[in-house]
Amino acid sequence: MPAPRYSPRTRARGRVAASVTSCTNHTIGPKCAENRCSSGYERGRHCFVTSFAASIRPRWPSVDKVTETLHNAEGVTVIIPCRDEAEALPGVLAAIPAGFRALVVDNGSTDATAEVARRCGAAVVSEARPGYGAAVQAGIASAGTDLVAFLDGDGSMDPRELPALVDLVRAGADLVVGRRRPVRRGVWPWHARLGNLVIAGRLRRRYGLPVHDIGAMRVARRAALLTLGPLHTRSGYPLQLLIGAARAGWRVVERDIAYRPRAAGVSKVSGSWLGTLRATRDFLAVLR
Ligand SMILES: Nc1nc2c(ncn2[C@@H]2O[C@H](COP(=O)(O)OP(=O)(O)OP(=O)(O)O)[C@@H](O)[C@H]2O)c(=O)[nH]1
Ligand SMILES: [Mg+2]
Repeated sequence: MPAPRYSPRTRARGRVAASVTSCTNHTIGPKCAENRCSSGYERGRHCFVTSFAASIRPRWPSVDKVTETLHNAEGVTVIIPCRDEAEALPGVLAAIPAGFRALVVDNGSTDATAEVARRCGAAVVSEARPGYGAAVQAGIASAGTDLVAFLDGDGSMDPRELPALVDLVRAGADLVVGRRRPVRRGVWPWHARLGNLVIAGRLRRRYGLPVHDIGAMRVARRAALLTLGPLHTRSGYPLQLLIGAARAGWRVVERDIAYRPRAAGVSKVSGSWLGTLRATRDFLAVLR
């Protein structure tokens, strides 16, 4: 059988993978109940990967950024913005797939969110600025992996669906967004669903994005997200991200995910009228 032919880019990737596999200078952090690494990945990749950085990702903005983000190129950081999710978090963190690193971003929790997250093996970042978008962007700034995923901390989404979304990014998508499919009636308040439908329709018509949900579970490359600059610090973040992605010409892909009722705790956004009004204000500000 003839030997397979690979492009220079594929060969470079293969050499990176080989180097990582043979690296023995690694540190694995404390493990949680599911026997997964919680505090880091192998060390010793940085120098090798650096030398290939520019050639592997020529569309990235600068070699410095590439160097900074590729030292844990194999793993995926799951960024979980949380405000008062101490009750729901253990279930979410227990379902994080092997090879994924949970990073809980806490801002303004008055319960034991940070403590519970640490106890379950997640890394924790505190963000002083309030808001969902501020938390997400603090997570992106702190992540040490090339790929980053996002997930709510209320148990409404299943982290075991993340690998399928990651595969789509690895296959060439720039941003993969989970389209929430409620597991039963009543999971998604009608006003939130309607608002989401209207906004998604606008994103399709005005920006040509193939989406039906602004999404809360998503996967992208960290370096690419950084090129979009600072985005909305509150509920406008997911919408502004999609608009930024469209303007930048990203390949955006949508994939169905199950949407369940929050496992425990109190809704901060669509489950409360105040949260809904604030979210509507933020969406309108972004769409203006
Ligand atoms: N760090 C941080 N996280 C937030 C903030 N507001 C909301 N979140 C998190 O964002 C996610 C979505 O908020 P939810 O309260 O679940 O809002 P929702 O999904 O519209 O409403 P329900 O699922 O019906 O309760 C959850 O993980 C929240 O903890 C915030 O100000 N800071
Ligand atoms: Mg929720």
